[in-house]
Amino acid sequence: MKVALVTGITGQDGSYLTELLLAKGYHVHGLIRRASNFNTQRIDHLLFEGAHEPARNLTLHYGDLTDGTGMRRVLDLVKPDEIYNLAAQSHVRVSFDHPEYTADVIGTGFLRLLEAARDHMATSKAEIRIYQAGTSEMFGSAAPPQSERTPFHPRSPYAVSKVAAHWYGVNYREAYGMFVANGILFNHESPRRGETFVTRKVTRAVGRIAVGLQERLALGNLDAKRDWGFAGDFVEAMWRMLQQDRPGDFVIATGESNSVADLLDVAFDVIGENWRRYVVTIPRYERPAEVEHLRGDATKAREELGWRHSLSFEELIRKMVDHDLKLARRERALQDAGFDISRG
Ligand code: NAP
Ligand code: F7E
Repeated sequence: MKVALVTGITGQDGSYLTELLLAKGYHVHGLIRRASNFNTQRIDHLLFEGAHEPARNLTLHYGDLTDGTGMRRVLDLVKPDEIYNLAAQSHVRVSFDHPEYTADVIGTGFLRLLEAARDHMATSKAEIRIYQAGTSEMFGSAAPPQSERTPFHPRSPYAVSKVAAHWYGVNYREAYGMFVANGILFNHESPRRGETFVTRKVTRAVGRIAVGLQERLALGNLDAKRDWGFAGDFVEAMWRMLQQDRPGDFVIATGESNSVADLLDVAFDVIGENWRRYVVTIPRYERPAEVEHLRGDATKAREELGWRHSLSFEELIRKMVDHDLKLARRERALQDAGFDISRG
C-alpha cells in the first residue's frame, strides 16, 4: 500500500486529492492545524467508515509549516512514499496584509519540508516523491498565454513566496537529485472553494440574493481575467506528476479565460437576474498590484501526463450556483423557523 502525506488536507484541494488517493488505495496522512473551531468540514465525510468507525486509511496529525521539528517527527512516523505540499496562506489580497507570515509558510515552510525529507531519505534510504503547489500567480504581469517557458513576474507577496518555493524545488532536484514536481496551477474552483475567493463569493451571493437573504454584493476589480477550472480535475494532475519517470514542472489550465464581469453574467443568469442591480465596487477589495490576465497553455501536461479538464467555465459556475442555491434555501428555512443563522 502506498503512503501519502498531504499538507493542507483541510483545504479545497486537500479534500479532493484525499478522495482521489483513498480511491486509488493509498493510506493518506494529513497535516492539520490546531484551531479553536473544527476545521475538518471538507474531509469529515472521509474520517469515518460506517457510523462511528474511524477510517482505516486516513490519519490526521497536528502540524504547521512554520514548525520544522513537528514536521520532521510526522515524516519519520509516517514514512511517506509521496508528499503533496498544499498548505499555504493562499489568499493573494491577504498576503499584502501579512507578507512575512505568507513568506514563512509558503517559501521557508517548503524549505523546511524539503530539508526534513532530505534527512529522512538519507537515514531510511527510501525515496520520497514531492509535489509542490505552485500557481499561475507566479506569472503575474507576463502576457498570456503562459506556459512553462514564460518568465515569472510575481505581483504579490503570495506570488513571490510561491516563486521562492518553486526554485527551492528546482534547486533540490539539481543539488540532491530529489524527485520534486512543481505544479503551476491556474485558478481552480468548486463548491468547496473558500468563500472569500471571487467565484465562491459570487455564487454564495447569488444563492442568498435568490432567497432574499442578501441585497448587495461588494467586489473589487471586475476587469481582471482568469483561467478558471474545476478543482476535482486539477488534483488528478498533481497525482499524475508524481507517477512520471522524471520530475518536472507542469502548467495545469483550461486554456480559456474570462473576466470577473463574465463570471457575474453566468452566475446571475442562473437565477434570471441582472447583476448590475446588486453589485457595487469598492476599493477595499482591490489589490495594491493586480494581475490582469491569466490564461494557461497546458500542452505539456496534455502530452506528457495525458491530463485534460472535464468541466467548462460555464458548467463549473452553474454547478457552484446550484450548490449554493441549495445552501441558501436551507439557511432561509432555518431563519424562517426562528434560528439566528448569523451566530450559529
Ligand atoms: P485553501 O483552501 O486555502 O487551503 C489551504 C490549506 O493550507 C488549508 O488546509 C489550511 O489549513 C492550510 N494551511 C494554511 N496555513 C498553514 C500552515 N501554516 N501550516 C499548515 N497548514 C496550513 O487552498 P486550496 O485552494 O486548496 O489550494 C491548495 C494549494 O494550492 C495552496 O498552496 C494554494 O496556494 C495552491 N494553489 C491554489 C490554486 C487555486 O486556484 N485553488 C491555484 C494554484 C495554487 P486551515 O484549513 O486550518 O486553514
Ligand atoms: O481573485 C478579482 C481579484 O481571490 C480573482 C488563489 O487560489 O488563484 C487564487 O488567487 C480575481 C482577482 O483569486 C474581488 O482582484 C474582484 O483579479 O478569487 P481570487 P486569485 O487572486 O486569482 C490563484 C491561482 C492562487 O494561487 C491563489 O491561491 O478577482 N476580484 N473582486 C476579487 N477577488 C476577491 N477575492 N474578492 C473580491 O471581492
